[in-house]
Amino acid sequence: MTCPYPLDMPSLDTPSPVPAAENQGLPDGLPDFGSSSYKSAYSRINAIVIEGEQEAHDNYIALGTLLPNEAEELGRLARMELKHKKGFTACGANLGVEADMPFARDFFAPLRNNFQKALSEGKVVTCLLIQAILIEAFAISAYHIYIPVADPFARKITEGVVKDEYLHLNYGQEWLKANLDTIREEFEQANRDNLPLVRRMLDQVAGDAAVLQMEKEDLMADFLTSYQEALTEIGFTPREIARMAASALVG
Ligand code: PL3
Ligand code: FE2
Ligand code: FE2
Repeated sequence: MTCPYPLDMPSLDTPSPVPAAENQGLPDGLPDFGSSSYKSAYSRINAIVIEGEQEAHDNYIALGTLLPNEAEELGRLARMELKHKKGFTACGANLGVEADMPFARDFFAPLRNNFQKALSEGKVVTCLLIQAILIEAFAISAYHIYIPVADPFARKITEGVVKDEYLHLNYGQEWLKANLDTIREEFEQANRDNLPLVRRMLDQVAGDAAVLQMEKEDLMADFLTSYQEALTEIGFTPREIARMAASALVG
């Protein structure tokens, strides 16, 4: 990926702030993976990813109880999530970072609570929207933006993971597509309830992501791309999709 900013732009009268020595990054433009600011941000982001993968596992297993005919396939997806968790745990260990798991559990609490409530009410459509569409699209965007600025070890792991996440998004898409005639109302309400939570999660992670050289606008653009592609594939019209995306602004 090429740097989107002109590197030799003449400086205007205000000198640009000089970053602390440890933030200057490496000569190849990558962040300094050993700096304390990088490791501090990574302790939270790494924990979010580890917790996200664990909860994804638990959510697919839980979905199998609502869709017994699909339990085997959902079990396969769940196993992939545990493999992802292992991979990202190794990424943290490789950098000598201890993941801040309590932070990550709080980070996911609102979405987790909504998933658990829907599960207890037998609302398959809501559960699928939360896990297989919103969380997977969030993961895909984060991993896409992370890959070019990751350390070589984590880059390799993340490249493998992102391929699986497409399978998961696709699973949700196909089920929802096959049931489009009956899901509209629940889907739209669930989207209204949960898309604003994803937006807030993006806001919360933006500061730490920036330390990893991941820009918020890029994360948001990539998320909206995956999200809109998924809704198109399910069979929603452009107008329905625009209305649903607008929930991110309203909530
Ligand atoms: C679904 O399979 C997993 C869900 C994980 C959620 C990921 C959220 C990512 C937040 C921003 C992380 C940047 C990526 C860094 C990777 C170590
Ligand atoms: Fe995953
Ligand atoms: Fe996944």
